[in-house]
Amino acid sequence: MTHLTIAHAPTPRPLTRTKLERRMLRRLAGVFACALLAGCFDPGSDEGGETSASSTGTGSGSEAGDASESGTTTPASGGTSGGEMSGGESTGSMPDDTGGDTGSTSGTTSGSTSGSESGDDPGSESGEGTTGCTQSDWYPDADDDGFGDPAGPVVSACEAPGGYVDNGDDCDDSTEFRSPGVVEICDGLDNDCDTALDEWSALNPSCGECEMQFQAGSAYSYCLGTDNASDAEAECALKGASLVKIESQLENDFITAAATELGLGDFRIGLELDGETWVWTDGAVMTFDAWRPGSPDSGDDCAELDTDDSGLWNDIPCSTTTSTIGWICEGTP
Ligand SMILES: [Ca+2]
Ligand SMILES: [Ca+2]
Ligand SMILES: [Ca+2]
Ligand SMILES: [Ca+2]
Repeated sequence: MTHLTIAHAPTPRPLTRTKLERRMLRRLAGVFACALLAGCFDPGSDEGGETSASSTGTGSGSEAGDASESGTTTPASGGTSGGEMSGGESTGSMPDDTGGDTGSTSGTTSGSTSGSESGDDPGSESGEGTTGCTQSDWYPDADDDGFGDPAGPVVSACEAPGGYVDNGDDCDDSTEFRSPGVVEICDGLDNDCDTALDEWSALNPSCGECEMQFQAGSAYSYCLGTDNASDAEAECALKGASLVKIESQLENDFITAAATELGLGDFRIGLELDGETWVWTDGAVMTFDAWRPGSPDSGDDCAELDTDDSGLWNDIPCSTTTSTIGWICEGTP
């Protein structure tokens, strides 16, 4: 015990300290201050501080440290020593240094970090843009009907830009009354974008000179007029159809019944003479027929269905134009 008392006996305090001692004390004070300041011992900041202090921090941070230290140090030596000591030289310079370090660190690291971050972010973003998602083509949808203009301009992106959709299926991007899914009506427009004009639909049983029905999987149009065969075929084509192709007695019967209701006796059908062979307008050779007995007997090259004769067929000139002969179209709705 006695020995301990002796060991802790106060030693005389020197009246003066050397410059080295003062600097060492300040260093200790700085270290102590660092202990109070969380993050002071952050290896990252230390390294950053040292790195930045030795590089970019020597300018401002070291000069501030020099000024607080002696005020007489030359900028050159102060730059070096201040830079080296700025990390823990004095509490007064610590915040500045820390700030300076942090600033320069963040300036440096943020230069490099933000450089790398900004390099990473755009890189990753652009990477995501190019590799993180699947880019698709997007079409403008000016009429907001969910169908885009196939004429574009097409935009490639991960997600749909505003006003763009994933298809180019609109046949008219200026009106929502023309798009796939719209029910066809009799208005002189192809409402459902299937290229057929005013064809049969649940809302279009009659249009212009034609009455229309859907039966047995086909849409039939019974049209009144004076068209010759080629004009009638052209009218049918507008509806996406052709002059009717009759392939069974059942079909001939319900067509006859429907045509009879229109009060016209004769309707062109899609049968033409090709040399010595009767063929349908699609080129198929006739396999079913309902010729009137003795017909064909006129040497004509087209055929009609005669509702006044139980729907039997008669040969007529393709070129005939008469108000007593209409035509029947058949198409797939
Ligand atoms: Ca559209
Ligand atoms: Ca449209
Ligand atoms: Ca149509
Ligand atoms: Ca229409």
